[in-house]
Amino acid sequence: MTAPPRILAIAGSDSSGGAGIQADIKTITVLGGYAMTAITAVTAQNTVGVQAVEVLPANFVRAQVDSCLADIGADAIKIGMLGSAETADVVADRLQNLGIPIVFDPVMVATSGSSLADEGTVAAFERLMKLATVTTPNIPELAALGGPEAMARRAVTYLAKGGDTDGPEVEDRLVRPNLNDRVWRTARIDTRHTHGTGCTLSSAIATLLGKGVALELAIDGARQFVRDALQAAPGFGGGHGPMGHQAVR
Ligand code: PXL
Repeated sequence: MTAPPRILAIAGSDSSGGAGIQADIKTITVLGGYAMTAITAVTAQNTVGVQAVEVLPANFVRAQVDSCLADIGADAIKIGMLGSAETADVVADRLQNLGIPIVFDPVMVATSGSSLADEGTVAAFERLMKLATVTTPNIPELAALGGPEAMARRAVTYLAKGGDTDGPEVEDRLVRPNLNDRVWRTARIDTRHTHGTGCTLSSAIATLLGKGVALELAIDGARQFVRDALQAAPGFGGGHGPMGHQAVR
């Protein structure tokens, strides 16, 4: 048996298990990776909203990252909810010059509409976008980051996710400095159970990159994983329910 890719997810906990670090662990595991975590915040949450958030101190996030990297090591990193500007800075300090793929999901708002990042945290995203292999904003996040023009000025690689539109197709666009865009267009899966799609996509990309898969193929595989998990959604909860990670083979 070959060793599984070691994937470190730096993200928040979702008590309801559909998004956040729980979605990351499920995704990484089902895709054959070895999941490690540095938890940035703990949310009391379900499919209808976020009821409470407790942000962990930045130095405690750093301690978790250091513990993982100093012993087991990592083949790729996924960054999700950070919780504070200080944590974003600490994570950027720690991940400088690591030489492994980094996927940055610039989490700002949960599917339920609850805010997961304040203004200062978003400002601190600058450094993380620069060191990430790919940043994965959805439509409101891309707007909050200044839109395509601001991203072009930063000269960073990003995947503009189009899942939040209403149309019959979902269009995701990979934008890279000095390369043609790569666009994926697929029929929308008609479901309200979309809680955790962003977390799942970014940790799937990280796992595939950790296996040595090239970026475009990693996005291909990650999109398919999200689609399969959406099709298998168990229908739990009264709001935006979780996906069925466990059913994907
Ligand atoms: O998908 C965004 C997200 C990230 N992190 C945590 C979340 C959510 C959405 O609910 O709960 C902890």
